[in-house]
Amino acid sequence: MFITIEGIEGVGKSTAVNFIKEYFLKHHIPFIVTREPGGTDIAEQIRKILLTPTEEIMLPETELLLMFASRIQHIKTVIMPALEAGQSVICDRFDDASFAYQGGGRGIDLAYIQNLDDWLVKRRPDLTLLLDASPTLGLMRAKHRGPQDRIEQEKTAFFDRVRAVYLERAKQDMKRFKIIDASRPLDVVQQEIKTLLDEVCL
Ligand code: Z5A
Repeated sequence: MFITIEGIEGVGKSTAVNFIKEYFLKHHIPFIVTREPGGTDIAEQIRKILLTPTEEIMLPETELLLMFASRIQHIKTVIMPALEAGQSVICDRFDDASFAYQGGGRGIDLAYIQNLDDWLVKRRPDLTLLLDASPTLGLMRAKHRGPQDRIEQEKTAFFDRVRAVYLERAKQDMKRFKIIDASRPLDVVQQEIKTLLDEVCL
């Protein structure tokens, strides 16, 4: 199983990843947990470049290409070897985030992103949990965590556009995506994730 967790910031992705991890441990399912951008030494270095606030403005195209540079490193050296070794992969964000953030958020033509994706991403996730909540709620939950990174500093309208692309992509592939209303209390969200995992893993 290749499972990805998506959504705007603060909706509860890391919390969901930890919950899935506990579920897999309980059911003795071999797995790795990883994230994007990041997941390898080189990709984590690219992550730092991507998220560190700088005086020079990073161009949307630079941001997109760095996302895919880190992604291909991650796919070829971490994700594919794990899947080929029979491990499940739980990944905090994957290519849907590039469509949502660089496409929706930054306004890059989705066709360019699709071209990169067709070139570099050969293995689709089996399941994508889209944790959906309003940017206002997500930003409120996330703000307890200290200084915001470069992308988190964007305004609510940016995250509205990100959310809209996520929901549109989910609508176009309801088989892979499961939209989870993340505005509900944590125990309710986790119960829904558990039910979904029971369906696909047991
Ligand atoms: N990015 C991109 O632009 N393009 C790409 O292709 C990729 C990424 C792959 C790094 O992401 C940035 O990279 C991200 C998108 C961009 N920038 N932004 N924004 P990241 O995943 O590392 O960071 P993040 O999006 O900022 O995630 P996050 O802030 O860590 O949030 P989260 O993981 O979704 O939330 P959380 O830490 O699990 O939960 C936040 C708090 O809410 C925490 O205290 C929880 O206990 C609480 N929580 C969680 N669920 C609930 C519920 N249901 N009720 C109440 N409280 C809850």
